[in-house]
Amino acid sequence: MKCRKCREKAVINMRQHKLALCKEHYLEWFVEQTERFIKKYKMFTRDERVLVAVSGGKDSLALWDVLLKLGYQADGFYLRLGIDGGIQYSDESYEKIKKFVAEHPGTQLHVVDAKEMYGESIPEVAQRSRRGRGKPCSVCGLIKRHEMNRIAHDLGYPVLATGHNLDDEAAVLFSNTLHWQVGYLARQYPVLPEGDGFARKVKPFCRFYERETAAYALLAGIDYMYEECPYSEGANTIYYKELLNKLEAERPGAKLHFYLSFLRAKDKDGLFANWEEEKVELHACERCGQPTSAPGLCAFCRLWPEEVLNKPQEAFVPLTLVGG
Ligand code: Q46
Ligand code: ZN
Ligand code: ZN
Repeated sequence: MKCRKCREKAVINMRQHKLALCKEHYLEWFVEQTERFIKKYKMFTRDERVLVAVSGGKDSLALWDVLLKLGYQADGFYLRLGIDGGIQYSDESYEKIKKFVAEHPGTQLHVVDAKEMYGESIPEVAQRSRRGRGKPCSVCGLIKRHEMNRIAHDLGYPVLATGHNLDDEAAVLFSNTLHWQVGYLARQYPVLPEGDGFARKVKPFCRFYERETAAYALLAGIDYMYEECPYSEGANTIYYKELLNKLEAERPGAKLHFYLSFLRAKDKDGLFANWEEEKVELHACERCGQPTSAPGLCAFCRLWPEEVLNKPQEAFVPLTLVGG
């Protein structure tokens, strides 16, 4: 197989695009495509500071890398979950991220360590709280969302970027469609506008297959965490991903077509445009100020005991590492 651009040996063949490329032209193509998606969905401009949520995995580190290459003002946010799972998942992920930061002079990484700041790791909170019922994912999602929003707000980032790829988005779309979760379908899009004090949320990789982001990370020489979080096993989205992969194997491009047709139906045919969400009255949380439907404390603040909530403001300032 030869590269379409230079006729050298191709390193990747993308059947869904009918495109084979060599290393050099693949890296170039990937960066150009990202820029195209950022512009197409009006995600952000070069004047806006972007906070990239990083986990140490291929997608988030590749995203940070590409945004820096494109000259965007991109910094990182990392929440240390304190997950071991026999592979020291959190420790190893953090090492990969620190290495990335050291290799990119001038970038900043803001770190929130759950155990240090709030006194418990994510699995410990999940064990104790009713919400977790022993499984950390629900608590983990809640804490990640809250802390990302808090740090973006406090440090003045108008944009929050995550490394979700096409496989992630198609699996969520599949799940939302299977259950006809109209509210979720109405909101699912590469950009979620800012509002209520929250930063704009963007997914610049939403049109790349997972194997394309993995290929980019490998070819760009990014040292990332191969292992997934040990708690991701058995999650519904993984099952949906497998189903969609079977479909994709027989019909190359099916996954992309599924997601893009959905976006087109929204953009061109106004699908869900008139959907009105049930109006829930929002209050500012008495402690953190983030909007919540319940009066008093928000779901995040209700997770913690009094002594944690009463710690001075300075205790919640993230640790910032500067690259180079
Ligand atoms: S990190 Fe957290 Fe995921 Fe691990 S505990 Fe579950 S939600 S699986 S993206
Ligand atoms: Zn080439
Ligand atoms: Zn709160």
